[in-house]
Amino acid sequence: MTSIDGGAPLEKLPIVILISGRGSNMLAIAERAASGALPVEVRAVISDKAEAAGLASAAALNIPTRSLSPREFADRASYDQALAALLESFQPQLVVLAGFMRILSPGFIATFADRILNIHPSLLPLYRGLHTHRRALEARDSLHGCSVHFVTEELDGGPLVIQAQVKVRPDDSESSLSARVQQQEHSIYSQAIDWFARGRLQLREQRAWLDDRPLEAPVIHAASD
Ligand code: NHR
Ligand code: GAR
Repeated sequence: MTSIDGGAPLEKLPIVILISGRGSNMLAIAERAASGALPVEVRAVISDKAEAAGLASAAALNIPTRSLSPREFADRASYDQALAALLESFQPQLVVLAGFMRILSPGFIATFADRILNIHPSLLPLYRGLHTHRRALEARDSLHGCSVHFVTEELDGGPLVIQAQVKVRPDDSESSLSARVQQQEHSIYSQAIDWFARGRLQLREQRAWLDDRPLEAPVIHAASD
C-alpha cells in the first residue's frame, strides 16, 4: 500500500457485516470501504435470511457472502454458537449489525466483547425494539432519528456513540420518515466505524470512549431542516 505523505500506511480494519434485509447500511459502508474513504476491509456479509436482498448487492461488489438460517438449529444458543464460529472464520476485529433482526445471546456477545456496533432507528433511549418509526409518529414526536451504539446483552441498551436527529413533518408516513432517517444512518454509521477503525473509539468500563475521553452523551448531529 502507498501513502501520499510518505508516512506509515493506515492498516485496514477487518470487519464482518450482519444483515437481514435490504442492506442499504451495509452497501453504504462497503462502497466507502471500496473507495478508500473508510479504512476497513469488509471480509464478509452474513445474513440469517437466505433471501435477503443485501446478499446479492454484496456479491456484486465481490464481497464473500454467507447465510445461516435459524431453522437449521434447535435453539437460539446453538444458532448463535454456529453464527459465532462462522464469523470467527473471517477473523473480524469489528462486527457491524446493519439491519440484523435477531437478538444475540450472551454467549455471542461475549465472543466479540467490546467490538460489536449496531445502528438503531430511534433516538435511544426512546423506542428500543421494533417499529420505531410507527411509535414515534403515534407519539406525535417532533424529533426522531437514529443511534449507533455498542452492543451489549441489554437489547438496544449498550453505550451510545453518535445520534442524528431528523425533524418529523406533519404529513410524514412511516415510509417517508424512515427514508429520511436511513439517509442519516448511512452517514453516522460510517462516522462511528471510521472512529473505531482509527482506534479513536472504544468500549471501556461499559462506556464509549472517543479520543481517550468517556462520552458523557452521544455525539449529536442536529436536524438541519
Ligand atoms: N443483541 C443484543 N444482545 N443486544 C442488542 O442491543 C442487539 C442485539 C441484536 C440485534 C438490533 C436491534 C435493533 O436495532 C440488535 C441489537 C432485533 C430485535 C428483535 O426483537 C430487536 C432489536 C434489534 C434486533 N428480534 C426478534 C427476535 O426474536 C425477531 C424479530 C423478527 O425476526 O422480525 O430475535 O432494533
Ligand atoms: C435500518 O433502518 C436499521 O436502523 C434498522 O433496519 C433498517 C435496515 O435497513 N434496524 C433495525 O430495525 C434493527 N432491529 P438496511 O437493511 O437497508 O440497512
